[in-house]
Amino acid sequence: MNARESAFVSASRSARLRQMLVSNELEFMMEAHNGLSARIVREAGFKAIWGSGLAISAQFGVRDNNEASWTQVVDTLEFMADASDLPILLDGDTGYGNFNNVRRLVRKLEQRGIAGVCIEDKQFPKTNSFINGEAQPLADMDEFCGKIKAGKDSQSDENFSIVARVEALIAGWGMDEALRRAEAYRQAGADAILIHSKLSRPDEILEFAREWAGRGPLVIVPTKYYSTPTEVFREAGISTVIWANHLIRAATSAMQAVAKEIHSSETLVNVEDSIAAVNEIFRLQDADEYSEAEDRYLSSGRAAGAAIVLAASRGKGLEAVTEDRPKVMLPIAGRPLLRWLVDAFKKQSVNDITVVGGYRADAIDTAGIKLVVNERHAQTGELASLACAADKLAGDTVISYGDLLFRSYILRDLVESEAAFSVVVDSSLTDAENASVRDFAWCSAGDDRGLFGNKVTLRHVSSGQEATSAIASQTPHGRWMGLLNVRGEGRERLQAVLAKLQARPDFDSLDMPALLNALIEAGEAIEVQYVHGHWRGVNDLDDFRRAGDFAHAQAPFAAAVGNQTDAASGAAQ
Ligand code: SPV
Ligand code: MG
Repeated sequence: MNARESAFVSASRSARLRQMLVSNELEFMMEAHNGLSARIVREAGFKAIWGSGLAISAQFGVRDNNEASWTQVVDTLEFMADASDLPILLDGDTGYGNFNNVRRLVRKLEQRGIAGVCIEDKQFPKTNSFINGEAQPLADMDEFCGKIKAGKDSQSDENFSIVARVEALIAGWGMDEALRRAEAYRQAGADAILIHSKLSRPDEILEFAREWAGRGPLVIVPTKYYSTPTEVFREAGISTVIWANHLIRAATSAMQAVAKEIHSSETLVNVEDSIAAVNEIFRLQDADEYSEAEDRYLSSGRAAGAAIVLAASRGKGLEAVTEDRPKVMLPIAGRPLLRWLVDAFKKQSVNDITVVGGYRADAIDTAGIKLVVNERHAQTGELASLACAADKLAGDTVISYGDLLFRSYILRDLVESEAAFSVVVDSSLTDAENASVRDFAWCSAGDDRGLFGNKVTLRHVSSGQEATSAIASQTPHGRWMGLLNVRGEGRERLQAVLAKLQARPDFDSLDMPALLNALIEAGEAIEVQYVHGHWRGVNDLDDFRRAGDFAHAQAPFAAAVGNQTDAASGAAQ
């Protein structure tokens, strides 16, 4: 960018439009009719936008006869100005009324960041110039000059431009009348003259330009004389060319073809590759900026947002009730176990929930979740299931067993942790006598509930397959609940440890404690948050029967009272 170009870019929109009008070079404006097309015009490299009356009315599905109110037009322009930092010249038709309407229009346009307005010397309500143009009455010349003066007097930004459009050639009033009006409008204060023609050749425009002899900037709209080489306009000393309606027409052809194809073929497969990808729409909407802003402005817990739920198992000891569904779909107080868990996540704004199913994954209710399936669930353990969802570890993520019920503060405190890794350990469960029970946790310190806030880290968790380790001969500090929160850079470090474990020949048999222990061995500090009860896992029929009562305690009062009997029947199923 040279110095002149960079000064141009940093100037206000109105200053840029004015500069384009008065510059000695031929300039171009492209039609846009909403925020999206305004963004597209900017990306294509244009320096300014024509807010076409035809295109804006067409995208509303109404006629170019002032059927859309002027405030509806101005609202549309606001979206366009927000979506693109280009100067916008509004096609303001006749100014939507008399001099007073023009004054108000100019003030409102300035307030919305619009750089200028073009008004035409016809009568309100107007009709598009290409529809029976000769039959259309022109405005009284003096009255129109009053509109221009009123508009210029009411602008507060000196660079705001008013372009006066001469319709004399369209209406068949001849060249002299066109020139007479253009001169009157110039003297009334118009910053440029738009001379319009409906002929398929540029002859009358070129004649007008010759007679006009550079008295002020000339703007043209070569919709009908489109085959004229642009060089001809340059040589004629035209200031600005408006490509007036080509994006609404392009969009129309594309929409017609795609709608017709989908309707007749009853499938999307024929169109998918020839239309803009959904991601392209997101890009034009600047979705990335939203994500960045979310990180900056939403509280940490809300920004975390993702969970992976391990739900591939049928459930040992639960065979009698899991013939047709996996454990996570067992009804607890009338709702599947998984639904309680999903609702608990959503309550903490953890909305991006991936469930790894396996056994009878077809019976999993996928409302509000993404389901991935560990096809080898019968031969593999929890880590193989986790690996199926490893690519879903996109941001801060809670990894969870699928069979948990808990009070909401437990998850809230976990997702609010700043640590790269954090887990919840229940210090009320320390009876590790039963060697078949896993997930006991040994920590850097016990749960001294008087020392609230002390940092405690995890040292070991008992796994289903390990030989008894030295640490396991000591009484555990509690039981790991099955929740692991992974935050920030912890994500990549967890993926690296998981990848290492995947290389082991016994990977298929590894469970979540094996991952926690591998993280500890890799030098990671896993923060422990102690709780004392307030949760249930569903590991056998006994747990299943008791879970209903626990779930009811979580439900809103009215629901809990109303569902007392369901609790019993839910548990009995
Ligand atoms: C518009 O784009 O609405 C115009 C230009 O007024 S034209 O339709 O060519 O008259
Ligand atoms: Mg128009």
